[in-house]
Amino acid sequence: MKEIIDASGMKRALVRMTYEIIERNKGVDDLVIVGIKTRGLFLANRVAANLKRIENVDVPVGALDVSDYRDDLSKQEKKNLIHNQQLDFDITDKKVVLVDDVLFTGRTIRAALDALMDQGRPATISLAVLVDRGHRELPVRPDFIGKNIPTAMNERIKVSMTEVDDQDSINLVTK
Ligand code: 3GP
Ligand code: 5GP
Ligand code: MG
Repeated sequence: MKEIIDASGMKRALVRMTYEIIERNKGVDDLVIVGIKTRGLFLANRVAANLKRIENVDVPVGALDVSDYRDDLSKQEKKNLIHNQQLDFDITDKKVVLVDDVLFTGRTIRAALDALMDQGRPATISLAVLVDRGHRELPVRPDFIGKNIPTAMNERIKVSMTEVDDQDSINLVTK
């Protein structure tokens, strides 16, 4: 196991991403943040805390759970699961920033886009990921990236966050 980023590196990456989000959206008007469970949601909350500190605004944070989006479910079962997702605010005409920990094939993001579109018509959706590990299978491109970490197929990125782990870190693990 090889450490790629430590706690202060993760903090700096998230602060930089927050400034990029503000800059790209020309401020924080109409901004909402949606995190993909589990660690994507913790990252979304950290970005929101940075926005509060930097811009002194409370940006709504919502959670999406697409972990049940599996290949062994029928199309109808998947549809039901995704369509049961609800955010407790309306995303219509909002600038949605979707947040996840690791971007790999892009299939999770495609499912998340489906879930979002089902709940309204946002003005824009952009994608922020802490780690882009490559190997895309769909045309998905992140707008905000913590760290590009090219990986081999037999490698995994281990993202640890103090909300559920003993520390903040990003490690490269070979299976
Ligand atoms: P997360 O819910 O915090 O994102 O998928 C369950 C957990 O396993 C995820 O935590 C993710 O970080 C971790 N994980 C590590 N490697 C993989 C992988 O290749 N695919 C998926 N889906 N999850 C992985
Ligand atoms: P994708 O759908 O793009 O293939 O994978 C993205 C999702 O799977 C993310 O939510 C992420 O949590 C998980 N994932 C895929 N590969 C990895 C990895 O190497 N490390 C971690 N931590 N999560 C991964
Ligand atoms: Mg994840």
